[in-house]
Amino acid sequence: IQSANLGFPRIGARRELKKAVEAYWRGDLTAEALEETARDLRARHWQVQRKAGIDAIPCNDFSFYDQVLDATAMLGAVPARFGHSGGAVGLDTYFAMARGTDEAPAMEMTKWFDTNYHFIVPELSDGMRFALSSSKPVDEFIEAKRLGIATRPVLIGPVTWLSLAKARGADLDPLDFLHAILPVYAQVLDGLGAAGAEWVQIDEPVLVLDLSDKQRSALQTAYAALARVGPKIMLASYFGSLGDNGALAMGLPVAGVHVDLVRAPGQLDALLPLAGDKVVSLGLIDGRNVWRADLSRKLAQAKPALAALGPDRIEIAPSCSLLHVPVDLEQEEALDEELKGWLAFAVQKLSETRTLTRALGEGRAAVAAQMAESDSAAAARRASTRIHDATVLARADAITPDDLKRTSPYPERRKAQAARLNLPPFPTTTIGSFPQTAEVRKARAAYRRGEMSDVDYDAFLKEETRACIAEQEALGLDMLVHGEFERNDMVEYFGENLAGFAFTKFGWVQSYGSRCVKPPLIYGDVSRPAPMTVDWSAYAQSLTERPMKGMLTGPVTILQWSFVRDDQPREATCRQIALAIRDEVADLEAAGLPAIQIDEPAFREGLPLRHADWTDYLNWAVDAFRLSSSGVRDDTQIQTHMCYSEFNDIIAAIAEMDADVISIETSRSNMELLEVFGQFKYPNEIGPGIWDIHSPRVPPEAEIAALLRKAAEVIPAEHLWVNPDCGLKTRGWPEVKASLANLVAAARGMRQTALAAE
Ligand code: THG
Ligand code: ZN
Repeated sequence: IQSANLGFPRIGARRELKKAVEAYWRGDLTAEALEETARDLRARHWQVQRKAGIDAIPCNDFSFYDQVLDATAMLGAVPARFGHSGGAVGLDTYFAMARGTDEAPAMEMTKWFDTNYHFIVPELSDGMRFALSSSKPVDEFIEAKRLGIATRPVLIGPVTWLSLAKARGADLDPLDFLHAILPVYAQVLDGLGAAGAEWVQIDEPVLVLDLSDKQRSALQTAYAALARVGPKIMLASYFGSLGDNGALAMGLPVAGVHVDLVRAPGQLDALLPLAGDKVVSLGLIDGRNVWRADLSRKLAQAKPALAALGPDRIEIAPSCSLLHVPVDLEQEEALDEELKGWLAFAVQKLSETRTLTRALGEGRAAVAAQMAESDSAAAARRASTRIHDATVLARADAITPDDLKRTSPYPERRKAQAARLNLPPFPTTTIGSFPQTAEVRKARAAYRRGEMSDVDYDAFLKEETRACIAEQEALGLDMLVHGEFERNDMVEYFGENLAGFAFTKFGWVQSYGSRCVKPPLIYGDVSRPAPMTVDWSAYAQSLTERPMKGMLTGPVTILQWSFVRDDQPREATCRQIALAIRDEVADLEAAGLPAIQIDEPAFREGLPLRHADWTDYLNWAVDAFRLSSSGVRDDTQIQTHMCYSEFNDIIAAIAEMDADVISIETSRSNMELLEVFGQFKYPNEIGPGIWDIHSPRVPPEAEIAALLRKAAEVIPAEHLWVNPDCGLKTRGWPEVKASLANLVAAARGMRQTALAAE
């Protein structure tokens, strides 16, 4: 029996790749030095995998930015604006596509299936020509071979690549480009075969989605062509069940199929009879979460496959690439020992994969010690008293439908809030954070290292907050925020203040390009031991006569951006977080905050991959938001904010959330995203983002005013707010001041026009 891995995190245990790439962008590192760092990391990662006893070790899972962009470069699918004149796509063209240049805006970026990883969206245009434009897959294979390591190269499959692509031009269908790209894929496979690759792994995660007939036939066409070429193909599905695509996948002329048995443990029974003479790769070790595997359970899960197919036709693997988990638990020296015993990061998951393979192939006795350790870790976690909090459970059990409802319907709340807030038409506000300057970051780092005292740090933050509020008053904003200088990541901050959460020191996971996040671990029942934000918000309100917004992260987003316990349904954990946020909301109200914003930027990304599962998710997610937000009086205004907003599918659920005001990301789409709110006749107030904060550009007043007028065509003017697209923490003060001044001027212009029309 072979053990396999589908992909290893490339950032490095100490984020070496991130640091090198950013240094290269700054001009502080040469291309040669960057390549050398990359080579070192690849070598180290291959060796770690070999040492762990993995038989099928991936290559070409490395990337300087994103593996989908790598496939785009391989195909030579460079949009015309980057001025690529054919030939190999060099490093600078590659980074230009990812990040944009002064002349050419970056390609779009979006979330990779239901993960917090973002990929660069392939862009297709009429008549686009494709040609093999990168030797990366073959180069990396040879690089490993020279180190004495035979690898299994990984490619993003043609149908997934096309399904994720966007075609510029009204009636272009990306799938129509299949015949144009297949020859390039064939060339790559040919090259890999010639270099000595026996197998390649081709990732087609679209296999776990609801597929159109066209996608299904594209899969048949693609693999009929590619299976003929050279190396044997391990076709990888992950993130869900093949479901109704099972017969299709198992019927393709490939040598192996990988299935995710963590997300979809039940799918194996139906697939085994369809396997024919294929190798089936059993994705048993969780590649999406950090819990140590219960290997005895996994062994029992694998046995039917061994019985049905025999040892030569099964492989043991993680469920998906390990890209989505941190690198190495060993580094976490400060982590509580008990908790550490329950965890496994990428390196540890390789050992688990190997142990499971041997237990299955050679019998439990061959790895008795490791199996016993896994058993006792699983038993210890189940029995731990730290996981369970009877008070939290009792409270969750006692939730009634009334807890999910505001006292009065929106029209009455609107009146009460108008009387209390006394805002002008087209009120202006921001999403919450203000620039996290180098100074702010430096102070936080010094404080964390113990080089700045509590008193000094507190004084520093108070001064930042005071200055930020003075700035907002001077700009003429109507509803103010405190600026969030005391916070790091919006999820990390709350996790650090909630019971049931734990933190790592080096638990970084790539989010996009060089950017990483350090998701909190939710290991036990969640509660809020003490107020988390009240002091800062109350202090901020004390500095101004204008209404101040309390700023919170919502339960769905905290859940979505954490590593969540796997011993109870996600919705139960989400409900506990909602109760904790509800307590915070109540305390903010009691402290006199007239408005409270509960951000849910990850609400949309939590949507299940299969349509059939949407209703269930939307029901509990909406309930969690309502539970967190409904405990307030009519005259306390609840706001929410969402990013990356493709709302068409979920507009009814958004209305069900019943926030008094929602701000959304719309400026990049020129208000198109807003139309769905207009058509739906969204009943409450809306702040369409009218300044794209993802770009350093200052939008002129006229441009903002034009967007506002456009918004007013779809949304009743009395429901409109005026605000940027998102938080301002990644921007600098000069552009923030200039842009907000234009924003306020545009809002005032709208008020004048409205008055004149009366
Ligand atoms: N927090 C979390 N997940 C997220 C976002 C977030 N996912 C979606 C989106 N926002 C991703 N965006 C970013 C933006 C910036 C960074 C990470 C994800 C970032 N990270 C720092 C870096 O890599 O240099 C590390 C953080 C730090 O040093 O404080 O800048 O907001 N959870
Ligand atoms: Zn946002």
